[in-house]
Amino acid sequence: ALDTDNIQSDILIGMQKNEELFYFFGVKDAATFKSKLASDILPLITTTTEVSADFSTFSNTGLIALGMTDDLGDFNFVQGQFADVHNQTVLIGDNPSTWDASFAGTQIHGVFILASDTAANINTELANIQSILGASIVEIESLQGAARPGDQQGHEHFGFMDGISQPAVNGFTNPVLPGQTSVDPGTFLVGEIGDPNLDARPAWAKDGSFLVFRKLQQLVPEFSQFLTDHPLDVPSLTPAEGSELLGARMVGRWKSGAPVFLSPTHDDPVLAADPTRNNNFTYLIADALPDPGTENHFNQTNCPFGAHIRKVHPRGDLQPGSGEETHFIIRSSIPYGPEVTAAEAAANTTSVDRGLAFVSYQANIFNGFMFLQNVWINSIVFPFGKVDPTIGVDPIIGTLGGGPKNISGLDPAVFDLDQSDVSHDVVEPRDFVVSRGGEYFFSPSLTGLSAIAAA
Ligand code: N7H
Repeated sequence: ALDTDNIQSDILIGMQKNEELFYFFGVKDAATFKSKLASDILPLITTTTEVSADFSTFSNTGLIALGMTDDLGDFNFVQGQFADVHNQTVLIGDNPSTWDASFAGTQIHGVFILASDTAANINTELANIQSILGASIVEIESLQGAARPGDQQGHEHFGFMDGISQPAVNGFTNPVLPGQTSVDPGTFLVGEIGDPNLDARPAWAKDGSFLVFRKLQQLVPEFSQFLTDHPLDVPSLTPAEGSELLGARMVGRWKSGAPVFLSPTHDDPVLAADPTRNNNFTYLIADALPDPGTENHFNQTNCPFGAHIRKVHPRGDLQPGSGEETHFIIRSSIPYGPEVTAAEAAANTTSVDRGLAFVSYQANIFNGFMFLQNVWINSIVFPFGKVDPTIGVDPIIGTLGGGPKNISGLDPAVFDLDQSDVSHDVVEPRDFVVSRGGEYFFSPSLTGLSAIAAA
């Protein structure tokens, strides 16, 4: 069994709080920081069995500043996220000019993630940590995340329910729900069974996890206007319903969370709310054609090949045994920024920053976040092996450097073998999700944090 008293809370279950503060800091005085970490901060850290508040995690430059120079066996972690943008733009597709200055570089040493039901509690907690650590750290950036209000609770800023699908972890997730795939804990936790680099990890790193943080700005009024301006022309649907269908097909789920594959023409909130049904599907189609197996390669009637949730979790689209599960991540994201203002809605233009504070956990950054972003999300031919030669990038988070994107298959009327006809494509004029930066962190176990304090 996993030692859940030693694993920081966010990794396997998420903080599950309404408010979360990401407090990015640099270490100024390593000796004081380490002594306070051991004496005062460690007791505040919450583990998987507690689910309440504090979480602490370090970048590669942070570990080095604290005297922890062991090789953790993760190439991307060592470079830091900005290197993946700056040196090799093709990798994650970000345009460095959209990055906030605080993330551009390697000056962030760590992040405290403070979570609670109220912003007031978080402020109290932050003041406590600041008084403990004093001048041994300096704030570089902070980002306040919060669940959206009222009936939008749990929905991200475009309006879609989030947090519906997570992989199950062998020996931890119970019960495993229908449609949930169970994988070894080493997919997410360093040093556990299934860790792809098991032999390369120092002992203190066991039961830690790599945290990928991304500040992803969402242009909500622009996205809404795009849907309004391009309703899918489906007989029996009003233009407003056609716009709603376009959004649902871009994501692969309706705003309620119901998968379009199971409910292709209308939202189904009852299906969405049923955890025994809302993940119970693959994209394989019972083959009605004389040549078995072919229909799955061109039929986008129920769900576009490029839909966001299909790009990042292709549920049976790939050859059996192709290792789809090695790319699973655990997500623990939260929206940041206020609701769209009346002025922004009237002008169809964003003037206040809002988006998703994206967090994913994996034992290997390349297999997890990097692979999804580079090989699947930003590829115009993924899922591979389909008849459609230009599926397009992920319509929600895929990018071709910020410019227009052709996405085929969004229109359910496109059901012909000649899917190379680009006149059927929906063209997005720009990215509606823009990266403002991020960093790679390592989230040690409590034992690991003690080892860092003693280094
Ligand atoms: Fe996505 N969205 O609102 O459109 N995502 N995502 N994501 N995402 C998911 O199934 C969204 C982002 C994954 O198992 C849902 O829990 C937005 C990044 C994965 O079927 C919705 C942003 C990456 C899944 C969104 C964003 C991923 C997933 C459905 C950025 C990885 C599970 C809710 C602003 C690199 C798929 C659910 C599965 C689901 C949205 C970012 C990955 C609604 C707005 C950067 C693996």
